[in-house]
Amino acid sequence: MSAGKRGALIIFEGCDRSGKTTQSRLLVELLKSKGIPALPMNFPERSSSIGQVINSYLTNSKDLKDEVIHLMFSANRWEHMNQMKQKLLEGHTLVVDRYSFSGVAYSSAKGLDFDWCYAPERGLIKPDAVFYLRAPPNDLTNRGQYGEERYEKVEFQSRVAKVFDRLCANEASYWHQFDASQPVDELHARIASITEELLPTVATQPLDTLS
Ligand code: NYM
Repeated sequence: MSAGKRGALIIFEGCDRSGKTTQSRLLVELLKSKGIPALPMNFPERSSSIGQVINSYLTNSKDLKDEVIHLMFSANRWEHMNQMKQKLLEGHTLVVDRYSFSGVAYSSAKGLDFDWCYAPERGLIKPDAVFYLRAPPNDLTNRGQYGEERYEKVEFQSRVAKVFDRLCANEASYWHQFDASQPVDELHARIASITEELLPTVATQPLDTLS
């Protein structure tokens, strides 16, 4: 990539088992096959010390107050911001499995106030695109490994889905909603085509922040 051209920040969001991980992997593979520098990332990023606490919480070996774990998820994003900014400015496109919107969706589905949940996310790098894979939570239970981690319950997931729907409506300018039950290849083709249009458009735009 030539000097001064940045990469795009692309986020996949959706309920558990909605296919985000598969689609983000396919997108990274496609971009790399075209010689476009692309890096996969995911939140929570479980290897840092904050990430390890989050992992203990998610695997039910540790209990934390809802507010505390919410702020830890956010801190886990903040601790990666400098590195993400650097990679984007070097021209790498970052394809990220979950971001701030998962933070807001899961915590407000537990009953925490929506605006309170959003507040610590303000100032993080704003995504250029969010690909929201939307599926009725009842469909999701048929997918692999559902129910092993905290939150993987149908009733809870439908509350999470409602918050994602609200975020999608609020942030419509850069959110793209897809039916997650469509075949993997068709979904990938749609996502690939939006991404290919997006990259040259954002390459000369400055990075923005969530507000
Ligand atoms: N999760 C993820 C949150 O509750 N808040 C957040 O900020 C993020 C990024 O972690 N059930 C939840 C959603 C998932 C769980 O994510 C683990 P994954 O993508 O299954 O590793």
